[in-house]
Amino acid sequence: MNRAITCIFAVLIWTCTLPVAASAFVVDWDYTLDYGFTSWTIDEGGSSALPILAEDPVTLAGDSGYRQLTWGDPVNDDARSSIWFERKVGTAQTNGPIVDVINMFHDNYPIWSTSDILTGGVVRSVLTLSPSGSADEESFTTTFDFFFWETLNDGSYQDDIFLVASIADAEFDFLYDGIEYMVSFLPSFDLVPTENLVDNNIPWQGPAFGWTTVEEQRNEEHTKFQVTAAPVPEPSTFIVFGIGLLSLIALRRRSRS
Ligand SMILES: [Ca+2]
Ligand SMILES: [Ca+2]
Repeated sequence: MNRAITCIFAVLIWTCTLPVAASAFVVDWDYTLDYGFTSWTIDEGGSSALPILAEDPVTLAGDSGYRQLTWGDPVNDDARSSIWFERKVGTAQTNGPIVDVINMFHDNYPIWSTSDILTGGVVRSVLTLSPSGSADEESFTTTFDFFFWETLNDGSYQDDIFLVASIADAEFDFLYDGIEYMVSFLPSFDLVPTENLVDNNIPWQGPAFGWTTVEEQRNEEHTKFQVTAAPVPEPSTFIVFGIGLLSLIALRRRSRS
């Protein structure tokens, strides 16, 4: 009996000295983040009005769009508004810090001249992740849309408003090599008070997540996201547990016999 127990401990100690396998989940990801307007609405300024300029065309999850829309006086900076997005690349770590990038800009100025005016639109966001340094070209793409409202500047709430079309789309799961990961964009968004939406006749059901941009200045906006995965037991843990269990079963049989 004592000899059998000694053997079990010897085996357990030996298995603990086995080299620990590398972490089972992907630690580093290369990401690409791209935004663009896939549709928009305008107030037409009349037959002689300056048209809205759509620039920097981009394909976003199969749909065509533009990274920049500009409207108003083409000469005077303080009589022209523009929203543009920059494509960003970088690395994100699983269970690491929140990735924080400035990729959205809104020059938000009153439009004095006769021109078409952007009143709203749909912004599509596309994030692609691929394991860093991997020959494996596999990547994961998520998309979610925002609504944009150019609010009137004579009401009580004048900041312009972006809202996430569906907050559920701001989090998504994907499987890679048998491990489930989650990407969350929730740190990017604030809760926009209902009264500010009511002030501008914006119909909305439930909590309104998004961000707002201030008039008469350039607004720089952040996208923040995080990649997480549940901890996975190391393979050596399974080996130790399995050998220990088998040894106990063997010992019990032997002591019965
Ligand atoms: Ca505005
Ligand atoms: Ca406004």
